[in-house]
Amino acid sequence: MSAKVLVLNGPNLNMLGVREPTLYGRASLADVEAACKTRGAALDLEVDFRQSNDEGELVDWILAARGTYAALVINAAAYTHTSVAILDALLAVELPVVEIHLSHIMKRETFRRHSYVAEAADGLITGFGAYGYELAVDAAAHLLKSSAKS
Ligand code: CA2
Repeated sequence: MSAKVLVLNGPNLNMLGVREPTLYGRASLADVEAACKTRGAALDLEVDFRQSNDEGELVDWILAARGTYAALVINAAAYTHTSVAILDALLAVELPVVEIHLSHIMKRETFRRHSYVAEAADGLITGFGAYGYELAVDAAAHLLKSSAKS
């Protein structure tokens, strides 16, 4: 049976491809989901992909991941910079975590340069647009392989 990876997306990412193409690209969230599933299949990983505008729902999904998913990939969107609740859930779930952002958050406004998610993540992929999600699925596979060895 393939290991399962949960890809979570935070607020407003349902608008991807509809608004702000210069900042976030032209791919829709459905396109990104398809790319993650294709990349996952090539790595023998089953990818589930979700988006919510609700912080509490994201927390519930993170906490429920334990026992079902082998790793998490998360673009917490604006909650990246504000949510101690998401940080605490990521710490509590004790799974490998890959943080992903479409834009290069270190090159943007000062308030975007701090990430609470980063404090729980094994690594950060930022600035590669939609392609970054494929890199994030690769990184999750890498983390799973490394942990299987130890
Ligand atoms: O670059 C990223 O992936 C972000 O997580 C995107 C968030 C932003 O708050 C983070 O600082 C960086 C914003 C997501 C909003 O997505 C939209 C997409 C298209 C149109 C409007 C919003």
